[in-house]
Amino acid sequence: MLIRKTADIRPSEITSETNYLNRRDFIRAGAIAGGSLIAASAGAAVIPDTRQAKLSGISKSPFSTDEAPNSFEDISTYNNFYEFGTGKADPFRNAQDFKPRPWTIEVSGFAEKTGTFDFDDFMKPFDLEERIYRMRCVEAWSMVIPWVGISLAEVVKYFRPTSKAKYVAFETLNDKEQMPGIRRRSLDWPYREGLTIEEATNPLSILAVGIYGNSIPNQNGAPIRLVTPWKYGFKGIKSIVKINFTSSRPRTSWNMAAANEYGFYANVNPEVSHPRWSQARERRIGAGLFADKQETLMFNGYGEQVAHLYKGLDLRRNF
Ligand SMILES: Nc1nc2c(c(=O)[nH]1)N[C@H]1C(S)=C(S)[C@@H](COP(=O)(O)O)O[C@H]1N2
Ligand SMILES: [Mo]
Repeated sequence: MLIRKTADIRPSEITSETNYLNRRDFIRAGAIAGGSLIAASAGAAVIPDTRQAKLSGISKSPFSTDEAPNSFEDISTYNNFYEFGTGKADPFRNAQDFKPRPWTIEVSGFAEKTGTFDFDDFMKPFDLEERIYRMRCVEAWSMVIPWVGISLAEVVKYFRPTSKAKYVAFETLNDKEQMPGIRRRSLDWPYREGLTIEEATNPLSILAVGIYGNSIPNQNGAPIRLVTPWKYGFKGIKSIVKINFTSSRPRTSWNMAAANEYGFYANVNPEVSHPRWSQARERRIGAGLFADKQETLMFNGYGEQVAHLYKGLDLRRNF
């Protein structure tokens, strides 16, 4: 595996969202200046519905927020999925022909049960739940997303990790035929993420397979992706093909790209600024052109469920 040092990545490849936000605001401002607000919203109506199949047997969860979810259009057209390009609309545009079936997931490492499983077999033991969660991107925007998923704690238990398993590492599919963004070195592919076992078995962690009751659109990480709502969005690795129980901390993509900017923990923390921007506030996508930014909450508002995981840890150093 080719591991590139940060110095090998051109600064232009580490795209900060501030650039995107500015560009988006600029486009929106242009729409107003041109008096074409109505045209712009009429344009939204032609966005095709990229939901796949209706999911059944979904139960509700006490962990869901009662904040209003973002529209399906917002959730499925404003994405980060660099395998399909670095622009916010690129995943929507370029993932339409992506094939999330057939799909296999390889489970390996320090666990009693390991192997390569067809996606449908992998899913069979677990119950589907709706989890309406806030999502806070490290780029200082946020959404509320009505995920459908399975409890990651249940998944971890099912594979019976041994006492040597301290972390769970995940990898995304690495297929340059299907993923045009992989032809560029915007990140060191495959996309990788990881959690401590305690984080993975926290009741909030899920593997999401749906949005708004239907199977998850390709651009949101079909057929299965991680969601950890108290962490920055980049922890939520998409289109997972590998799950590995490890004894040492796995290398993770954004941390490999710029360790001073993106930590392993990546817990949402309004008090720890990104070196290039503040994390104190966030822009809620869909809130409207003139909405104020809102305050970012410690652990994205999920402190009651997760703060105990970080007792005694200096969150400035372990960011
Ligand atoms: N494989 C992969 N997973 C990924 C990313 C990516 O580029 N590749 N982007 C991450 C980032 S930065 C964010 S904010 C979320 C965005 O999820 P969404 O597009 O479903 O809102 O996905 C995360 N998962
Ligand atoms: Mo992100």
